[in-house]
Amino acid sequence: MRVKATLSFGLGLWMASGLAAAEGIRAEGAWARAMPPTADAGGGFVTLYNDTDAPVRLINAHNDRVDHMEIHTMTMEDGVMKMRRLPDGIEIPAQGKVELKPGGEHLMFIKPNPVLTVGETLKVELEFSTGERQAVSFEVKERPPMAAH
Ligand SMILES: [Cu+2]
Repeated sequence: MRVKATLSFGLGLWMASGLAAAEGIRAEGAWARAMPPTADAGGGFVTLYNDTDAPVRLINAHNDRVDHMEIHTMTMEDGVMKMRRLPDGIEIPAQGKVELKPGGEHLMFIKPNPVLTVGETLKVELEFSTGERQAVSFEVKERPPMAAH
């Protein structure tokens, strides 16, 4: 109980600090898929909006529960969907958005310890080509949240 309370307090501080913000970039609907206990990687999804007049790339992500994070896409190869790492990251067009979602581009939590469990909130720092980082809360769920209208 004590450990849990301390974690919540730490997260509250982190959210209140507002230290990490990338100018003109907004993140919405961030979530990560709950993992079976034996899995060694989990997917993270988020919609990123670029309100600036220049394209910005998402180039990396950071979380202290994982070995490291990767940026992936899914491609069809010989009729089989495969995950492929995107070494240059993902471009968010000027005044546009990019949607990281199941079956497409996504973040990968590599070897999280412990695995991602429903109900948790993970703090992830997204790193952009501008050199800025933005802290985003990823809620762990079994399946995609309902689309917002
Ligand atoms: Cu992946």
